[in-house]
Amino acid sequence: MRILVNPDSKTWNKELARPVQKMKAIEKIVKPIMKKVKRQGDKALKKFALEYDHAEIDSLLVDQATVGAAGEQLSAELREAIQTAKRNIEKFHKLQEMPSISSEISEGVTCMRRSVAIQKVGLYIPGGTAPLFSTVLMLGIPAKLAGCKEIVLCTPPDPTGKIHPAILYTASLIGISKIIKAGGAQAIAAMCYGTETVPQVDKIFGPGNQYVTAAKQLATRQGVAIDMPAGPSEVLVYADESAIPEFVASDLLSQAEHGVDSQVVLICPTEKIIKKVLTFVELQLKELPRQKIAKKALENSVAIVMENMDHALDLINSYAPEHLILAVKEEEKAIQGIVNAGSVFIGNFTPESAGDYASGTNHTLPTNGYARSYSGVSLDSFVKKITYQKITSAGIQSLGPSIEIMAQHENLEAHKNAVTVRLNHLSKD
Ligand code: HSO
Ligand code: ZN
Repeated sequence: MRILVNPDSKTWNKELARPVQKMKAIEKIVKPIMKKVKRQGDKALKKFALEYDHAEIDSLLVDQATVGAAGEQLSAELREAIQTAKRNIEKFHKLQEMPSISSEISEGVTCMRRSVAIQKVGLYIPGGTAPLFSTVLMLGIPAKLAGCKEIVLCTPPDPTGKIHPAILYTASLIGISKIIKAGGAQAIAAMCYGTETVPQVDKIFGPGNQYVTAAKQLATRQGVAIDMPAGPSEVLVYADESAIPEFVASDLLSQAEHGVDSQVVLICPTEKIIKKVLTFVELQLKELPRQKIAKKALENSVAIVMENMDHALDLINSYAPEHLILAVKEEEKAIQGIVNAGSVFIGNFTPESAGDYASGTNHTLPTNGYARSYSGVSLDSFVKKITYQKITSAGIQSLGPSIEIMAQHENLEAHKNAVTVRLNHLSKD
């Protein structure tokens, strides 16, 4: 990890640049995959499963007997942990339900707004070295709470054609039955265009590698919405002398082990604290099974001495981290000063892992600086808000003249006339 001391704000963008993604080159690979799925449907999915997952697939849809039996392959301890996480995530996301609003805005003019579920959603769950069954909870629970009619889950099979039992168990726990053995860009294409087995969806959610990300981006050109533009995961820890260096090190590493392109940032008021943390990073790194990945990620990472808290907060807001851990004495000041972050973890006993798995908040969050303008996934991501209005004869009589004059000044005579004919009709009575 590089160490910087009080870097000038002009250098922040450069010093904290995220690892670049070669999107154009990746799109070149992804486009033909998507085209093939569009043309050949299930046949293409099976062919790609063979080519990329080395799996021979008979039926793309996981059968219900396999889903039902998946729990038996997990320890009781893991099943209980998943159930605990489910309860907490459900509880926090249920609170996000928005009541319908309705108000008589002016005499005879009533406006309403109602949240309505996006009808068909697709959830992408990565497989491979880290089968993210926690993401099934993070996406499936709000989809269910929102009342989405069709929920399809795509995840890549292993070389024997199977899906990780924890993914199947978690899906069945929340009532998702359409589980498709498809991964990568081809899975996104299937949900975008629809195939014989995979329904076409209105919105696609979920993390994935660069191919998945590129495919999601391309799907938006076909009118399919996506949760957010995704990039490699990241964490920024802001720690002072009240932080426990061993804890800080563990948080940095928990994010670094995600992928070689993950980025972790440490900000401390003194170099002494940074040095202590880095000693623990070295120690803990040795024990990690994914130390190769974490080591690479640490090469993209930086530790920064920021003596002044206001400057530190400016830097955090400029970077807009996906995850922000605050382990500082002046906790309240820091919380108030943060305007750009995906999710904030406060105090020594709040590891990022808590939010990744089980505390209740969602772990699908904006990366790559998108926390400046995007929120993480929540119940809101699975609904759209429809507005309604009803105007009475008295209402159009009082509001109509304002509409007429505005329409006239926009040179839109037909708009004006839609009011005028009604006012004329009423004046005849
Ligand atoms: N930190 C990841 C989520 C995750 N971590 C899943 C473990 N499993 C992105 O927020
Ligand atoms: Zn994580």
